[in-house]
Amino acid sequence: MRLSLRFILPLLLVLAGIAYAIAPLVDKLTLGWFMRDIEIRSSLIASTIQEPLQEQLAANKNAKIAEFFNRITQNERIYAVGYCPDPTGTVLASRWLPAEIRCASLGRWEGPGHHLLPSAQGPLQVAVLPMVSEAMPAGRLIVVHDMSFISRRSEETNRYLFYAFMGLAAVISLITVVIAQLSWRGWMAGMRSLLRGEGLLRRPEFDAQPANPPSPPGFKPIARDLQRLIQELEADTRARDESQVTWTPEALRGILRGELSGEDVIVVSNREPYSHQRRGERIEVQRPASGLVTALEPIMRACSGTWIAHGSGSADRDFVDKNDCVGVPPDKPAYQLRRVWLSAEEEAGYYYGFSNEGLWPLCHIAHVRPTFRSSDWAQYVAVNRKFAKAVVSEAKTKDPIVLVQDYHMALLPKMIRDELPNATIITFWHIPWPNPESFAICPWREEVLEGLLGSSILGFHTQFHCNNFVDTVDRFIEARVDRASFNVTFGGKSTAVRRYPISIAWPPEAEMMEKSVADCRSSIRQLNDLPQEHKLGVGVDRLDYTKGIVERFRAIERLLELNPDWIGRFTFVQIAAPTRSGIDEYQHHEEQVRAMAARINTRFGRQGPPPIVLKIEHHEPREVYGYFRAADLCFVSSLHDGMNLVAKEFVGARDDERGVLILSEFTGAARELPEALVVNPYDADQCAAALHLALTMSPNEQRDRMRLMRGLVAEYNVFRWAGRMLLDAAAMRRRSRLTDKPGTSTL
Ligand code: ADQ
Repeated sequence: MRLSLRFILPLLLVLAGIAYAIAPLVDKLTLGWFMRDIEIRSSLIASTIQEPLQEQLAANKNAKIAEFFNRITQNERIYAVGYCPDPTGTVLASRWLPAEIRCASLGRWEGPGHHLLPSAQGPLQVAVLPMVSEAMPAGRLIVVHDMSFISRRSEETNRYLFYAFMGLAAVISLITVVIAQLSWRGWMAGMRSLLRGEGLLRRPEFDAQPANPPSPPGFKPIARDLQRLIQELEADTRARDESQVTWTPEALRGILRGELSGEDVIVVSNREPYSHQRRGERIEVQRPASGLVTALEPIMRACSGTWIAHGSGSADRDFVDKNDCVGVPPDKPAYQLRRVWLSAEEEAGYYYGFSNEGLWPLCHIAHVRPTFRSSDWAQYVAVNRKFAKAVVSEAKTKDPIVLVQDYHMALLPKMIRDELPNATIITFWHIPWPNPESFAICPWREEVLEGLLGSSILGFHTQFHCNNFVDTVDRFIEARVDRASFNVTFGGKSTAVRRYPISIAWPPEAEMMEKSVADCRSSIRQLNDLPQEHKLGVGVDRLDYTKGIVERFRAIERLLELNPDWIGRFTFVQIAAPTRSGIDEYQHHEEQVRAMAARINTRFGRQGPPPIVLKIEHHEPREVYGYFRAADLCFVSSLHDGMNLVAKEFVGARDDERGVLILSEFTGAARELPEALVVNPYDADQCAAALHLALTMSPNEQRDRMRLMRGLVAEYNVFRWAGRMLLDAAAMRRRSRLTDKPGTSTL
């Protein structure tokens, strides 16, 4: 259609130009014809009236002659008629003979050429013809024609001419466009079959229609070459993206505008990016401290998409429209947040039950037994269906891009795929994927796997988790697993299993870094009643048993046992956000953490500052960054963690290139940050040695390690995480459109 318009518009303009240019020529030609016509008419009038006029003249009936002339001028084109008996006489004339025409000056109007006389009514044509008799040998008849009809006719002619050219243009365009479309379709069909390897790679003896001529073998390599060329081009673009793009929110927005402009983008997550909370009379808008929101918000802003999430805020219902939507961010809405309401039973079964007592411990090998209840599973299925319905109702097109977040939504990809077969579904699993033996204990393992295989792309933080997932699929369901390309084909649809390591925004928000490191060091020590030279360690986590807080405290205790010099000179501040406190296991874990901190403080903190300061409360990101900047070391001891953003946030916070990161080898982050002191959190002696090393590390070594880690986090930031997934989705969509098989293309 756009192609057709691009052709038709210039054609119309060219033809209109031609019509405009030739109009004066047509005018000139028709004027010539009319003048000749008028001259002939004037001669005819002269010869017709000669006899009666001469009779009247002979009888000297001047009054009758004037009346005779008036009768002649009743013809609409004859303006006036006159007669001059000789050059010195008075003109005998009808009404309206122009005053300029006098017997003495008739010579002006005689002879060859068109004699025009301007008048208020328009141009007049004056013809002077000899009308001689014996009595009046110098008599002249004057016939004046009204020429205004010529200009009227000329306007009409020009109008018809213009319409004729426009009609011609339309016919030419139509014929051309039809021919072009037919040829384009034929060419595209040929290309598609080339790319599919149909026809060209088909053997004639297997051809269902023998009438089809067998494909010339000489063309066979073209299909392969074309496919290879496309792959190389894509690989080339990808390599350039990886190496040349500095990933910022602007870069991400720019790429999205180029690659996905006008696409319908929907994000689905359990947690909402903004919640409205009632605090007495006041309403507070809360933004969760989550990397996910930071990563996905630029996408939503660039595409003006829809984010679907559980409306969990106490005042959420008061801020939605009749479709349960609210524009966010509240101060400058850029996209829609669609809130899904869950009953207390639904939340208990879907969120606390199957998600956090079942899948969470199942995927984290943290030695907490998963609990599977069929009632929780039923709620999990029902709530996933509720979210799927919301996606279908929010989709503006048949092929939206849907970003499904996390283990709360394992069944959603298939449910969406069933309703919107052409959707591009990118699912990101934020937690680890266990090995097949561990996963096998889930009573609904096939359903969970089939649900996830509704995705077009399924992302994990590490290649290790991708491998575990593919192994699990291979073990438990009838799917084709291509280990070379990491594509799984199930039910005729393909899922690309890919690694997209999540990260933090880079550079960290200016607000977080406002206060200098020196100020943070001193104010945090003051706040916690610690001397200014006191060594400070920090841990920041949700109060979750997978984060290894108990193991961390054990390592601190071991440090003080092995190096008593640190007693009274080193304090570890543990900031722990309460989480999932409705679950028994979490309550028990909190008690355990509190008891352990108290025991260690009693043992080693009697005569001075306590070795452990435990702060079980939510802190604003600014406060968390203050601690990161004030600390000498940060200890991340997760027993198993998909990535762990705290490690990257600590690195991001240290623009002074100081501070030491101690990092569990069981986090995804450890694969990207080998310059940290990487430890096994179960090995208390090793962790204690790492703590001692961190507390005694030279500033130069701290700088060298921190500089390398900061370089990596800056380059592999959260905008790259989001951008890479979406660029892969865009490539997949381009390929689907080329091969005409939406949703099935591989990467
Ligand atoms: P989480 O298990 O929540 O995330 P993490 O990646 O460390 O773990 O992110 C926690 C976030 O919450 C960080 O931004 C941190 O600053 C913040 N936070 C933690 N404790 C806090 C406190 N007390 N007060 C305020 N803020 C606090 C899951 C997976 C991870 C994966 C992320 C992202 O378990 O492995 O890295 O998703 O994919």
